[in-house]
Amino acid sequence: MLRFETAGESHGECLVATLTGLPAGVPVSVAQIDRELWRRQQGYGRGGRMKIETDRVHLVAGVRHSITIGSPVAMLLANKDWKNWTEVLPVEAAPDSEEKKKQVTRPRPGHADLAGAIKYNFHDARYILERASARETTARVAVGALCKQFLAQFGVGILSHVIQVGSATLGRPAAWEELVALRERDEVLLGCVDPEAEQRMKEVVDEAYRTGDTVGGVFEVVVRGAPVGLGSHIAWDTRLDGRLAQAIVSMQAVKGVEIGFAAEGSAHFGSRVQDTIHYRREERRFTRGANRAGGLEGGMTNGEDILVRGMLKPISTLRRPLESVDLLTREPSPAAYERSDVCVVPAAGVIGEAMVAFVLAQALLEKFGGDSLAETRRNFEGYQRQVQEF
Ligand code: EPS
Repeated sequence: MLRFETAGESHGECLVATLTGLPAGVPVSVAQIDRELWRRQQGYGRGGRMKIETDRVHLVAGVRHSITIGSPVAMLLANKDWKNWTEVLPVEAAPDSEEKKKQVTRPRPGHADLAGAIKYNFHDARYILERASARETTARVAVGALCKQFLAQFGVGILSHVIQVGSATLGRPAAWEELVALRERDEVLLGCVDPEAEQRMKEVVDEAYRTGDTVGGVFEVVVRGAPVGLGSHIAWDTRLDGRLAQAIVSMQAVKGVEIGFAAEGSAHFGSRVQDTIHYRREERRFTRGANRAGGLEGGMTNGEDILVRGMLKPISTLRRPLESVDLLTREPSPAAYERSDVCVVPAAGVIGEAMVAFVLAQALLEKFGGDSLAETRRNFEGYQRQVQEF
């Protein structure tokens, strides 16, 4: 079973990620991992922290001579900001620690601060926010970049784009080629394929900047080339749509997920929603009249593009803070503020790609197994022949 874990606090020394279960022989490009890390750092609306960090992966195990060797892959991702926090967050107790200076006793509405402080029994939300922080997604993106490289061996590609920022929407479908072009851009504004819509999105972010507010939005992940039959209808926890939904909603600030055109479909009669089935004799393959199901039926991939959207609430750290209560005095007090992002929807798209890549790599390995890439490929190709002959 492919699995990953991450560790690390936002202002600790580094983030750590391990990915266990990738077969041996998968080619690994460190440059490609770093490119994904770079993409996650971009976007209009990012705060001061991204000016400090330059995320690069430090691969310490599981890869030799640029291929996986079957053992767990371990990656370190340094926090450059750590040098400013060594006195505040030392690993060992230090009598002259400056810990008190950075205490967070005024929990931010919407953040993990209050529930976490109560649950873990700290009257300082610092230890909660350090781990709840979306800094952790750096590690997820590194893991996802490895999964993407594995999936590419089977012709599976994963891209994303932003379809909404606040009230500004793209309002039209995006072609795969537009998403490819977006990924290649060296300057990222809001990750939208349409310059006019992106400009409207920028204006929403500017308004949030002006008013000391924050803004959320919606990203869409698109998967092309997934084989028919990943996931299964046979049990609640083998259904791939459920597993993708869990992966997306586990992301910081994501409050909702949509597969295909779920919201629109729920408002129409079935005759307008289901994707009709057709057959092309000369190509010996089934086709669909549309892809409103988003590539998943019965919890299985159906060979169409997989479409997964994540809905982000606005970031919970506001420059013009909301009402809160001080954990020590219990007096009303505005929520804590140091610095923060104003909009992170483009970054969330990149993280969404990583989460989808992990879930698909896991499902592909469940179906085809293999301790080496050659073995996985043999099994994959045998199944593809079976599908063609069906
Ligand atoms: C975050 C707060 C900010 C963000 C951070 C998530 O960090 P800081 O408190 O250091 O300014 O920049 O996101 C990242 C560091 C990142 O790499 O995405 C939070 O409270 O969740």
